[in-house]
Amino acid sequence: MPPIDDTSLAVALGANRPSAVGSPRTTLLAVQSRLEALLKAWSDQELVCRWSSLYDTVPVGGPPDQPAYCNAVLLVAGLKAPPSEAAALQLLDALQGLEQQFGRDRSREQRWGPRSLDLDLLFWGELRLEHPRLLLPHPRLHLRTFVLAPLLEAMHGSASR
Ligand code: PH2
Ligand code: MG
Ligand code: MG
Repeated sequence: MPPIDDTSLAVALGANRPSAVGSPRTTLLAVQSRLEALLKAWSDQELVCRWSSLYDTVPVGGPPDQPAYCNAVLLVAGLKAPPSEAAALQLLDALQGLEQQFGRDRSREQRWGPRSLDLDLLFWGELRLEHPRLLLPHPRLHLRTFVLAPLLEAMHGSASR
């Protein structure tokens, strides 16, 4: 694993309602290879991907009584292209496309309500973005144990694949 440095990028995965492939856990397992392929196509290079394990987590915020989440983090290192706004927005489009393929319908959901797949870009090196579509680093990263715990695990490399 290359060092965590200003080329590193992280994506948080979350789900708390079933998708066409099954439960949130089954969905995240199915998404793993798709997300790796997406990142490879987006970056046009071979990548080193390091995955956390899957975490069952209590919902934070959103409507009361929503189902438990399954969460994970993917850490990608060794990207050759320098971080840029244009490339980050392209990646956001690709991530949202993958969310849709797993049944996500943003027009029909409440803020932080149940979703079949949520893919959030957490950071890309030291890139800071205040774009209407994308804030980087993710502004609530430091407040969310369901992101921090898997991120730390991915960084430590105790669950690589
Ligand atoms: N995502 C949210 C809001 N609350 N809670 C947990 N446990 N896991 C999530 O992924 C999550 C959440 C908004 O995206
Ligand atoms: Mg989210
Ligand atoms: Mg999201």
